[in-house]
Amino acid sequence: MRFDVLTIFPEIFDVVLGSSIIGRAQQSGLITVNAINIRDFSKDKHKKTDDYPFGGGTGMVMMPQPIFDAYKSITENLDYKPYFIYMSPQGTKLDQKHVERLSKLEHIIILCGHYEGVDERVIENLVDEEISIGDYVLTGGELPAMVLIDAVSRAIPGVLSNEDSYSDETFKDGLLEYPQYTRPADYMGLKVPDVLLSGHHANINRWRRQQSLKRTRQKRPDLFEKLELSEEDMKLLEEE
Ligand code: 4GX
Repeated sequence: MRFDVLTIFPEIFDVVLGSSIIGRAQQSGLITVNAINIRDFSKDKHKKTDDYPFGGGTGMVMMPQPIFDAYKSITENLDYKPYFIYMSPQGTKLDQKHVERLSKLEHIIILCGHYEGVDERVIENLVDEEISIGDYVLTGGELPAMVLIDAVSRAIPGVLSNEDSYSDETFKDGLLEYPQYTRPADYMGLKVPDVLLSGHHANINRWRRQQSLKRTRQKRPDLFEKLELSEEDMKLLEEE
């Protein structure tokens, strides 16, 4: 998977995406993240990338020309059209299903907007999809782009090691993850549930399923409502 990010702050991608799992995935060649400075494509003598809005009003708007030219620099030698995403609070809210769909693509371009957003002609002519990471307003699209890249990358086979494995975790089957414990079994009198120390794998799996169901009902009633529960699940929920 190749990500090209169009941004006026390319350097902030280096540290975040160069570290840990995403850094390793880049080193192994499973993903490539390339941050492209929109400013490099400005034809203005001060390298400006934004201008006042037609019709008046507060704030600035990102100009179309540097963005169109940056896009052209990526696509001019390609025989396919990469998928173009604009990070915006006006987009569809990102969820894990959406992340999995995006993880099957080969090449994604992500545009990070600032100020009051980008000239509408960019959205109408280049953008395939607007995506939001949540209903709040940030100062720019860079953090949302990093959130998207992180979530999509870890859904690509091979990016997570067996230890970090992608299965059996929060949002698989629409359930929250069961509680996790590590050593010591007794921390200053705070004990790990006996069943986890029993070595009885059928009981452990049963307990974990029960915890996932109960905690989803408790913490995320919105997710719980959407579940299709089996007879067995219903029984687990009725216990104690
Ligand atoms: N999920 N931002 C986009 C510029 C902007 C302003 C108005 C369109 C209309 C965000 C989010 C987000 C900040 C990125 C404003 N674009 N992006 N930027 N929440 O808050 O994705």
